[in-house]
Amino acid sequence: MAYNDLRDWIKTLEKSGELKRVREEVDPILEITEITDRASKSPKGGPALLFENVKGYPGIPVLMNQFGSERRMKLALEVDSLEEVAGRIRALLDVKSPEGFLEKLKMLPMLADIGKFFPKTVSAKDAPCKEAILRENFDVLDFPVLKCWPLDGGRFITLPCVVTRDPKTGKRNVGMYRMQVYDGQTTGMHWQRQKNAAEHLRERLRAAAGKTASAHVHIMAETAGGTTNITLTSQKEDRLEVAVAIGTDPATTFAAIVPAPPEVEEFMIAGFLRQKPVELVRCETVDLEVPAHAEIVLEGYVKLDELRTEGPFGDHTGFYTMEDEYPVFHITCITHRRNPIYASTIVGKPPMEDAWMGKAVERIFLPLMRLTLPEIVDVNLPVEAVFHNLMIVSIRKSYAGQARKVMNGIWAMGQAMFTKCIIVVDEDCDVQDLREVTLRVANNIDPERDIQFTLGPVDSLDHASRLPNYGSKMGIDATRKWAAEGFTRPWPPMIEMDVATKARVDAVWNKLRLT
Ligand SMILES: Cc1cc2nc3c(=O)[nH]c(=O)nc-3n(C[C@H](O)[C@H](O)[C@H](O)COP(=O)(O)O)c2cc1C
Ligand SMILES: [Mn+2]
Repeated sequence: MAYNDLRDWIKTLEKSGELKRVREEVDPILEITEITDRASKSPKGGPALLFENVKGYPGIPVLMNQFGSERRMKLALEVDSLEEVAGRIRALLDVKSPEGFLEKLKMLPMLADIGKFFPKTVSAKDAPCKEAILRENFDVLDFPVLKCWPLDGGRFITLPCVVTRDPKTGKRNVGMYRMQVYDGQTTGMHWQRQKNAAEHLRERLRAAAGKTASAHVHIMAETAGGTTNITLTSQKEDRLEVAVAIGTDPATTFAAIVPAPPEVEEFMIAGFLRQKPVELVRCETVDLEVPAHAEIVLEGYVKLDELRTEGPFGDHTGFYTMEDEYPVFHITCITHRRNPIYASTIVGKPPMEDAWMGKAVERIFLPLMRLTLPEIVDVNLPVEAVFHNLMIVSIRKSYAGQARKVMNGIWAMGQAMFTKCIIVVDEDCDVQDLREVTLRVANNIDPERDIQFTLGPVDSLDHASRLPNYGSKMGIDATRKWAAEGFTRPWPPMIEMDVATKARVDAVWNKLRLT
């Protein structure tokens, strides 16, 4: 049964022995990070942590590391294996046009399932997130927002589900973008320029500036979402409304991070994952809806003509991302549940909680990658390469140049555009076995011939690229080379013992007592 809310989820975590309560007083400034970091470094991820005695915040517990193990990721998505989610996606994609009445009839359960994806709007009285409504005298620092690392530019809300509406299509987007607290009513809004909410803001700017000064849109596009030298009177219509839900049921929180195509509303993804509609409620001061069971909701807007320095922030690369200019979120109203629970996460040197979320995304997205690149057998984004820096792909190679085609396909696919290095191996190489991958790559390449460079957008967190957000990527074709690719030398077989000898040795192995 789908989790109603964060509390329901916490109960399950506790029942499953996955949650530890911390009753010792801890400071939200750095201390919660140090404890969570140490707990997450255990090989299987360490427990979820509920800090019940947070210095300066009596009565507001902080939940950390809720997704921080494979077991919890599966519990969150209510599956025994992440492949199950992939299987459900495959089943959806596999639909053939039904022939005849019986086949149509067989499809009815699936259609009923699809009905569960759509969110449902409930009234405010059925929405726990409205138990307290603060239209004035609110302060976001009334919640235990963490300062994560020593050189961070301030305190950051790290697990927010940020809701915006596409000004053109009216579709909603939910993305997780960190928010640096500037003061009680103002935060940063760190949506990177390639993310959906940044495009919503650009759409608003195009609408506001487009008629007279298209140059402004250019300037805007150069920045993360605002612009420094256009003067737009910030009328209400010159804003992008934003709502932020903190502490939602796990499927909704997870949906905010998945790299879904822009056309797909994350509330539908959450509905698909939990197999029950997400309940939404209208906001008080903006024309948006938020999960009705959220612990805390911040409503407000981002001005079209405002940027502010954001960062530094100790990031999931293991390095700090340095200051940059990002839009500013002005809070117009805060609503919350009685006795709210504050949900957060930290990022830093891997492995951290986001490693487990990333691995779940890797499994779930494989069938979707195969839609465009059906030759892909498996993928591995090693945690240590912080996902976007390295993708290892195995392919069933059927024609010359196919490894390069796959690289280019990946660089063209949504957020996979950020992949700095792609390694392509043949289908008989297990990409999850990094020793095997290393052996193949080191043996199979003629570096000058098999390494390909290209230029394009890179992740905003990349500190090594020649320019912020723009740089090179590398693909390594470690597949066996074919004559059709100009390789006419014989390619040696890999060493393997014959089956009969193996069987004979199996039969006597234990007697030999060699291990
Ligand atoms: C803990 C965590 C923090 C994140 N912080 C940011 C962030 O500050 N800015 C950003 O652009 N993406 C961030 N991301 C990645 C986005 O959530 C992810 O790219 C998501 O797909 C964006 O949604 P969108 O495609 O609807 O824009 C974060 C992800 C996680 C798991
Ligand atoms: Mn999206």
